[in-house]
Amino acid sequence: MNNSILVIGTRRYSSWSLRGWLAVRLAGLDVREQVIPLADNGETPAIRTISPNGKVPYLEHDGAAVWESLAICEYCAEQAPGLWPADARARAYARSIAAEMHAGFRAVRAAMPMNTGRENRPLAAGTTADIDADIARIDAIWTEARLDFGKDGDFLFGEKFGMADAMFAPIVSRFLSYGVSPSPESRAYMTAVRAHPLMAEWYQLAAQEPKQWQQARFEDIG
Ligand SMILES: N[C@@H](CCC(=O)N[C@@H](CS)C(=O)NCC(=O)O)C(=O)O
Repeated sequence: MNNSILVIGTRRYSSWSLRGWLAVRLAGLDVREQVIPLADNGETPAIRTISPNGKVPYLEHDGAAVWESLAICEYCAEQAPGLWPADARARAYARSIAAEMHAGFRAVRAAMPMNTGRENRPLAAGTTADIDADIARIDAIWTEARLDFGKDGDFLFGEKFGMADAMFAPIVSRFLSYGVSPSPESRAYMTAVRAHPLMAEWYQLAAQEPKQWQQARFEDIG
């Protein structure tokens, strides 16, 4: 029997879960999915009993336990080579921006939580200097990657939606939700990511989640 499992949180909000889920699906791992609705205090008891760091995503695959979205990306890329760019210079850039995403952009993450049900509605209070700095840096990363490495396709490193794209996909979702409009190059990238079949599937599954899973702290942001 296959005991492999990917544990994720409420799809509508759980940006880190989206990264782990994309990695697992891109690698084609045969895992069962368990969705745990996130508690509204950020400390979901059911997650704490399963995952060593008390957070999702959490993966168990063929006897290996993996947590932290970036570690899940690395694990999945080992299972299915080709999800990081083949060229060493491109791969170094891809890993650097994926790590930068994992560690940073706190202002955007705090002010603009992922909410797949929110469409193109800017923050009522506008942005702050910190948010603008994060947006500018993300825009620079996307533009540089696309122009330097991605010219032969729609994604950061070309034709293939890979691990760096998986790490930035929830930022694309946020920018679309909060009406953030970066450079034309980045806007085209956002359109491509949103149209990817795995993103379409995630949004569709998120839309089917029970209404009781919705939380005021995410829905009532003006
Ligand atoms: N650094 C972690 C962050 C994971 C994280 O913060 N996940 C949130 C959901 S998006 C979580 O599990 N929070 C605990 C909770 O809501 O109970 C990663 O990269 O996986």
